[in-house]
Amino acid sequence: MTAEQLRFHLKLYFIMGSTNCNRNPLDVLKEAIDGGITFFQYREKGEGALKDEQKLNLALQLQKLCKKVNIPFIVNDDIDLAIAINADGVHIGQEDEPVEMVRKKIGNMILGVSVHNHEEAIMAMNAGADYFGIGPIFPTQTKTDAKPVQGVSLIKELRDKGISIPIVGIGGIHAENAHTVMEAGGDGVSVISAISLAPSVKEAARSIRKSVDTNHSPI
Ligand code: TZP
Ligand code: MG
Repeated sequence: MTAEQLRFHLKLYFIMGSTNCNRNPLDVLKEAIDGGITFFQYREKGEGALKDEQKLNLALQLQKLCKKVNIPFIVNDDIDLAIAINADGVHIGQEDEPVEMVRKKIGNMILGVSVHNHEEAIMAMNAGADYFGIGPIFPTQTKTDAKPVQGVSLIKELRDKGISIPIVGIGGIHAENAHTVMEAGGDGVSVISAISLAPSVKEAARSIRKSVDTNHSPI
């Protein structure tokens, strides 16, 4: 996938694991797909997270749903799982294995990296990141160990410095505030709870998608 194709796919990046849902994750993902998500990350984390075979089984079932509709399937943190099931990519943070090592392990798979400042961004880019996740943009209840809220300042800074790598904002994003990420130069938004816990998953996804489609990145 080229950077431009990736940029398009990152518009509405839904992230979810079993702990982010209060009903069957497969139903949640199906409805999110119907609502117009463009990218998916399996992030099995937190209290009560599935392990081993159960984690693998859910990953395979979610991956199957994504495959049917050509939505890239990304695995959070678990590089071995991503390789074992031939996922489309992995997403790692600064606490995970170094970007360069992960790049070596996964070959051409998509590699997303969470970055929180200019220095981390440059290092990740040089080590082979394909896109950045930047946040938390707004306060979030979903990640208990999230870094301080930073708004869209880093997205703006990187764009002002001429860095054109695909970027998604993450943290507390919903239909009413998604436009701020796009206006700052983001290519899309990553969303967990505003979709996974919405009374109507499909409608929530649809309204966020509408917002990102009508608020294009200036680059
Ligand atoms: N990284 C920074 S904030 C966050 C992650 C994984 C959680 C985002 O979840 P939500 O529910 O969309 O605020
Ligand atoms: Mg991580």
